[in-house]
Amino acid sequence: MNAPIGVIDSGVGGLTVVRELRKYLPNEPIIYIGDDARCPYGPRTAEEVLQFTLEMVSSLAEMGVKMLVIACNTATAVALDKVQSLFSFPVIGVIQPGARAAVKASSTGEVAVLGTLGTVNSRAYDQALQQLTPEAVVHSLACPEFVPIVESGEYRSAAARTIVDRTLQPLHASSFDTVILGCTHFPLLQEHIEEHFHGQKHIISSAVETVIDVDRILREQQIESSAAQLPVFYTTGSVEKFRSIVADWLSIPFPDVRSITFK
Ligand code: I24
Ligand code: DGL
Repeated sequence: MNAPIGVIDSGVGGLTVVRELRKYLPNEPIIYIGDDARCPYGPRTAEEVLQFTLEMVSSLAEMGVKMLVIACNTATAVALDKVQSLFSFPVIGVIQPGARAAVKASSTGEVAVLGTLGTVNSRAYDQALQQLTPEAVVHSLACPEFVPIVESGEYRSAAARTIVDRTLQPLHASSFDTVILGCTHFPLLQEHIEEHFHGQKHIISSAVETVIDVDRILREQQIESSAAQLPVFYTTGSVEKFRSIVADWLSIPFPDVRSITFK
């Protein structure tokens, strides 16, 4: 079935999932919507995040996607259940795959989750982890400075390193062995995070895990595509800025980036 997979995010962060999709499922056509004009979702209310997410999903439903990936942790945390109940195509988020990988990696059953304010406040990771392992101990930490430092482009700097060290300090009293990067942007800070923990924690990023689920669903439903195509991107923000990040991150020289508006 050559209909596209829909991927949504609050902005460009979900391109981390698109990169893995293209690597592992190169024949799958992708339509992506990034809500750059209203990014970041992390500090927003659950009501706003739900409304914005439904706007993106409705557009993709009209475009005829065969399944949907909510590539944004904050949107997954707040809206996944609602979206699954409203649409008839398969819908997955990024939280369950990351939680599953963490449970597999952890020997102590104690896991730290790093995310935005919205993700941490929703307790969605706590629920996902406890569903997999009822006795799991979860330490969640909101890292509100991480998205801005990545989006400033200065995520390799000493300043970023300082922010990471300062933010992660409160975790030191607890004895977890696995850390979930529960936000699209945090893999870009992975080296700082790893070094902060002296390389002694398992670090889980959900993009690869999510693609494993996409692959399984496509097979189960027998809706795999056979013809390779370039992805199409929609942004609510600047097409030019979006295009340059896509070109860089996905190594597509002239990506097809279009504008979309809601209301
Ligand atoms: N990374 C992200 N968001 C940005 C950025 C970045 N600017 C530089 N880099 N900007 O997210 C967000 C603001 N908008 C404005 C309107 O258009 C789009 C963006 C992380 C992206 C993860 C895939 C740094 C940077 C880059 C290229 C690739 C990766 C990256 F320039 F982190
Ligand atoms: N995409 C968001 C997430 O994964 C991070 C950026 C935002 O706050 O919108 O939680």
